Amino acid sequence: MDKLLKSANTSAEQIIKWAEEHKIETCFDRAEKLKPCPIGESGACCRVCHMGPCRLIGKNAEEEAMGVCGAHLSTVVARNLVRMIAAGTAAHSDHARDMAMTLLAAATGEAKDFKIKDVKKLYRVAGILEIEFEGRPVNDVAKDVALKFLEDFGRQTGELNYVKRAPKKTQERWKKWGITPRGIDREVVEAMHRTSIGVDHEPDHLLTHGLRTALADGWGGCMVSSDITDILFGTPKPIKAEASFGIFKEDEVNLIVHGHEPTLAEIIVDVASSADLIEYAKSKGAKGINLGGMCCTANEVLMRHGIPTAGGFTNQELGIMTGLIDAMTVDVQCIMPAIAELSKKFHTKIITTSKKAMIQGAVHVEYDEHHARETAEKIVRMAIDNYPNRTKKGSHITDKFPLIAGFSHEYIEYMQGGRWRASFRPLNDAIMAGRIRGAVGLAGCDNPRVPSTGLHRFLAMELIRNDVIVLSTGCGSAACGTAGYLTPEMALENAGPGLREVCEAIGIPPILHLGACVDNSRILTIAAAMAAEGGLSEEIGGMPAVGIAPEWMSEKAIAIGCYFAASGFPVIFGGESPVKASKEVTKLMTETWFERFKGALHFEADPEKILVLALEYIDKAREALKLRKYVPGQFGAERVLMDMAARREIEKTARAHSGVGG
Ligand code: XCC
Ligand code: SF4
Repeated sequence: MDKLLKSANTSAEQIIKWAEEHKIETCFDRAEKLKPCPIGESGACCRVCHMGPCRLIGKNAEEEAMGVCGAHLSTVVARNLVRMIAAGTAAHSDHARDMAMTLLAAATGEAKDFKIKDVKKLYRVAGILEIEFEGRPVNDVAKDVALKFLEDFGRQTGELNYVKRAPKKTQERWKKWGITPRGIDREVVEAMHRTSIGVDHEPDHLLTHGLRTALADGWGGCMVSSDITDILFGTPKPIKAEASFGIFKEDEVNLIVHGHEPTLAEIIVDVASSADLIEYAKSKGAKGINLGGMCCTANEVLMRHGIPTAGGFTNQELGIMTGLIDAMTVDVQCIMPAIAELSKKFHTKIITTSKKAMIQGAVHVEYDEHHARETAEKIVRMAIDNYPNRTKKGSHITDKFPLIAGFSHEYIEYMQGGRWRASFRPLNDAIMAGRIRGAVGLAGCDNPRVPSTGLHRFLAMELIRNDVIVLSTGCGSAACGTAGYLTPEMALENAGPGLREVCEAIGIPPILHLGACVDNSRILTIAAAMAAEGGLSEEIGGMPAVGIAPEWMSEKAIAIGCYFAASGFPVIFGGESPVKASKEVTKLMTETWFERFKGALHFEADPEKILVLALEYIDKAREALKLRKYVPGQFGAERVLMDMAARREIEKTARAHSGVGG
């Protein structure tokens, strides 16, 4: 990896160069100018009260430093981390709450633009929630499901609905250590309370509540959001799309949906293909309407409709600098406010759409679920009206890569045996035999402080070479997609021979795009299903599986890292450690968490070391499970798994299916 580059994506790099030439500033320049404060970066700055901010520094800070109130460094560091978890959990979960409200409004008929698209998924979820569904009207079931999910937010005691989806043994660990989440809002509020001045000061005690909060995110907010999105818009199945800046079209209206929420974007997808709006676009001189995405809203509509993505977080300013975006809608999360100012240098209209989020300099067109179609039409028209204002200015880039996305839990299960024998047996067997060495969830943001997307690319490639199957989400997926890594051909060319064999047999790429960041919850349920399948670990902990977020920047990533750790995954994050200032906290999050939950959260800036650590964890887990020792290059000539594919072929012809989720 070239350390001098700002982005590992060559077209991004080209646009960055163009910006430099035109003296337009980007996050890459600001990252260079604005060095992170070393005290805050390491977790040693406390600003929870106004006797401070207290900066706990010095040679023996860990033993001696104290805030005005007498708080020790380990307290301050732990508190800061717990606050990050709380914020991240709040973000995902507030998004989930809105999804639940939309489901409710759809079920009662108040939000007439939304319907239950995936009844099968609705029934599956109702089954898990123990809601009667047979013989009842779909909307009645949907209403009960929505109400049941809404209980998760305000519940005071007991436990979240989805705790029971975790393997028994995993649940037992949570009980033993007191981290079974009760209500989502309650855990977040309690985290804020405990970390305010003068409350909880014991680092382990603080972090333990941090884990409970994080679990409310993973098995609550994120999982609820993924499931409702599937119910409303369909459970993803493999779909072709494209990625990178070349998705913008010179002769069509380019409308980009950026942010995280799928609801408005779904309606925009629909509206943008309507004949009268296409006619309207033509009346303005465009050949049509080209819809694209960015960040996680992109992932949502890419997974379900094959809408192309312009990439992840660090591509948002660069996209505008192509000069080709006529309008960009933004809802919540990971939207750089810089784009509003930047857009003024071009013709691009930035449209904020959420009740919760405004940016100075942007146009606000507020979305509410009761008038979704109206709002969507207004936005598409704004984009069309802006098309004639396009100038020649901008760094026009044309390269793009094909990709396959859409790997839901349900589809991964289905592809391993078809509708009647769907299971995780083949994957478990392949891991047990050592064809697949292990699995890595490669997730999280891309970051201008490193050659952006470069760490994702490096790790994705090295992992599959080492026969490790990669499950990617969020901007990790965008990083892989804009590199051309999300195609089945990738397996042929780059995966280790064992992994390649399995991919060919089952018919999947070696890097599976599972969706948006909230869809990290799919990794949890997949791991739970693999535990239930047998032959590996009986719980999530102890699986030859690791989570990696090499370029993380968001608090949401910390929440995800912690719910992975509490669920039993060793997790490795890149960049400087936000708990570096305290050895005690670092030890708690690695050694102590590993003893208790078989999970951990490490911070390691060096990507090569991340790789080594991940493989070590995987090999150690294999050893502890007494699985066949992984030997590189051992497989490849055999075709033992081929009968799986053959079996599926036979089934396919025997019974024409409509795919999963239909
Ligand atoms: Fe945001 Fe989900 Fe990070 Fe990307 S990966 S920068 S959080 S968009 Ni979640
Ligand atoms: Fe300083 Fe204590 Fe206030 Fe934190 S809570 S800012 S350490 S006085």
